[in-house]
Amino acid sequence: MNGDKFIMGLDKDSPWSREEFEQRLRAKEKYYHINHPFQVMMNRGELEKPAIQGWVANRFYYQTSIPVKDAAIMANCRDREVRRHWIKRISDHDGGEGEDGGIEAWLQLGEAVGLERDELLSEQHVLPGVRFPIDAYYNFARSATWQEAACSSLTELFAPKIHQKRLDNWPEVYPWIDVTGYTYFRKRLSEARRDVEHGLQITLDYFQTRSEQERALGILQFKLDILWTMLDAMWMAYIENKPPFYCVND
Ligand code: AHQ
Repeated sequence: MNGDKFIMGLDKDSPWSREEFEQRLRAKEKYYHINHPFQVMMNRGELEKPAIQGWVANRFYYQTSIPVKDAAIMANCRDREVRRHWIKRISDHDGGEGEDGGIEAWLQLGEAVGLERDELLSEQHVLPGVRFPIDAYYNFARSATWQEAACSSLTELFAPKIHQKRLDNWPEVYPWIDVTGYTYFRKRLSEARRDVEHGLQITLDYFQTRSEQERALGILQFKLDILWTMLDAMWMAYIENKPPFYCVND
């Protein structure tokens, strides 16, 4: 074979270079749920109050599932150095010494959009089409290797932008939302960047052969599918006004 044609990753079996592998992971940003019509309408200020409230109440199930997912990853990981970092994700959500944590901040977001705390805690508004993908995420993380589960958190490569957009746009387009609700998004700007740097290094180090690298892309797509599907269910319920069984007469 002509040597100068043998550039890493050109043929279908040779592994991509570390840089190309990272680039291919980052190229999946186009599938991120920031591009979902529900999220686009949200950032343009086009959602009515019930749709915002529905999103906050449904996403609370995601937020409370994250630390449980991360604890499942910890339970599968025998690497102390990794656990010392990963454990921060749990306290970021549950609250550490003297700090409320993300779940409390999300409850404050609920109150800021006019929901009672118990409406979130009771999970009464959680749609089946939101619950199922979130449960699929937890079950994947619980049964996969800790490295594969770490890879599935890499959607946060794209998360700082989505949090910043909310902080930039919401005060102007949703003046009725109390500003105390924005604590969560502000917290995630730095937490997401720290988390995803750790998850990316684990992924780039672990998935070495071409087929392993392709597997990593598939895992990231699985998680992108989860986030997109959650918003599909919310679109049906809060934009189309066609929640589950809307057409069934009791
Ligand atoms: O608030 C979010 C969060 O704490 C996490 C943890 C991380 C994971 O472990 O999968 N993913 C994630 C995400 C959060 N917020 C989402 C949003 O749109 O507000 C984005 C989501 C993600 O990108 O996976």
